[in-house]
Amino acid sequence: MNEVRIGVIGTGVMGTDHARKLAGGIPGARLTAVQDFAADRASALAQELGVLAIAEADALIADAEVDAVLVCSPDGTHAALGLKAIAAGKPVLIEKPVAAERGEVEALMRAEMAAGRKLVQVGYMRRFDPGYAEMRRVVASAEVGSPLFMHCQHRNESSPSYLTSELIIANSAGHEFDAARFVLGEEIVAATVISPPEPRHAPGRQPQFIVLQSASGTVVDIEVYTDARYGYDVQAELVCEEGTVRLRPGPPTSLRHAARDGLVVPPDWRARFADAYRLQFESWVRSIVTGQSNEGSTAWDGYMTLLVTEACLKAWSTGNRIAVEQPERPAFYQG
Ligand code: ISE
Repeated sequence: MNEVRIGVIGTGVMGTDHARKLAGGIPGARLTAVQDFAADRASALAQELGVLAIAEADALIADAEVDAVLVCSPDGTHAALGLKAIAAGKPVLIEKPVAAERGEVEALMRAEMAAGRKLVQVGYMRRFDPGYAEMRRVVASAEVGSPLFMHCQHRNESSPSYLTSELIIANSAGHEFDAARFVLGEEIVAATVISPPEPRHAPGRQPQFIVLQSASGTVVDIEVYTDARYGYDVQAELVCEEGTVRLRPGPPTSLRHAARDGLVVPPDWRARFADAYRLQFESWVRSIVTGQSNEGSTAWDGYMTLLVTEACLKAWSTGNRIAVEQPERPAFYQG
C-alpha cells in the first residue's frame, strides 16, 4: 500500500482540525470521507475539503474508499468504534481517552490480539512532540543520571461547562499520565491527589494536583488548572541526578507590544501541539504503509493510562495514596 485513504468519524473541534491536516499534505495520506452525527456539520466539512460525507459511522468504516479510520467522536463512543474498525481489519487511530471503562479496553485488546496485528493507536500526540521525545531519549541514555522528579504543568485558558473535577483527572491529565510513562519508560505504581478550592470564575470545578510514583521511584507531580484565563500553557521539567531537561516554553520569538515584553501564549492545544499532531499523523501513516510499529500509544498504553486514571479518581475521593493495578503485559504488547 503506497497511499492510505483515511475516513474521519466525528467532525467536532478535533475531528475538523485533524481532517484539515490530513487533507493538507501528510505524506502518503489521502482524506476520503468524513462522518458526524450532525450530518450538516459533516457535509459542510466534506464540501470544504472535497471529500465524501457519509451518514453513518458503520458505513464509513465499511467503505471501500477507506483504508484506515480516525475516531474523533465523543469519548463514550471511542472503544465501540475501535472494535468495529478491528472487525473490518482496518487500522484505527482513536482520540484519547481510548475508553471510559477498563472492560471496553480489555475487549479492544482481545479483539486486536485475535486479529494478530496491531491495529489500534491512541491519540496521545505528545509522544510526537520533539520536547517529550528528547526527554525520553535523555532518560534512556542515562546521560545525566536517573530521573528523580518530573514536574508537569497543564493549564487551559478556559474549559467547557461539562468539564468536571473528575474529568480534569479522566480527560485532561491523561496526557501527562501517558507522557510520564513514555518519558520514564516504566509504569506508574501509585497516585495521590489533592485539590485547592474552586476558582470563583469556574464553580464546580476544582483544579487538581496529582502526585504519581513510577516503578523505580521517580516522583511525578502534575498541576492541572483548566481555567487559567491567560492561555494554554503546558510545561514539563525532568530532574535527573546530574542535570535537568525541560520543555522550552512558548514560541521561538518573544513579542514586545503595548508596553509589554514577553512570550506569546497559544490559545489552545491545537496551536501548541500543531507539530506533534502533524508528526503523529505522519508516523501513523508510515507505520500503516510499512507495517512497522511506531512510538505511538498502543491499546495497552491506553489501558495502563486508564488504570492510572482509576487510581487517581479513587485517591481524590478518599484522600489516600492508591496503588495502581499492575496486570501482566501480554506478550503481544511487549517490545
Ligand atoms: C482536551 O480534551 C485535550 O485533549 C487538551 O489537550 C487538554 O489540554 C484539555 O484539558 C482537554 O479537555
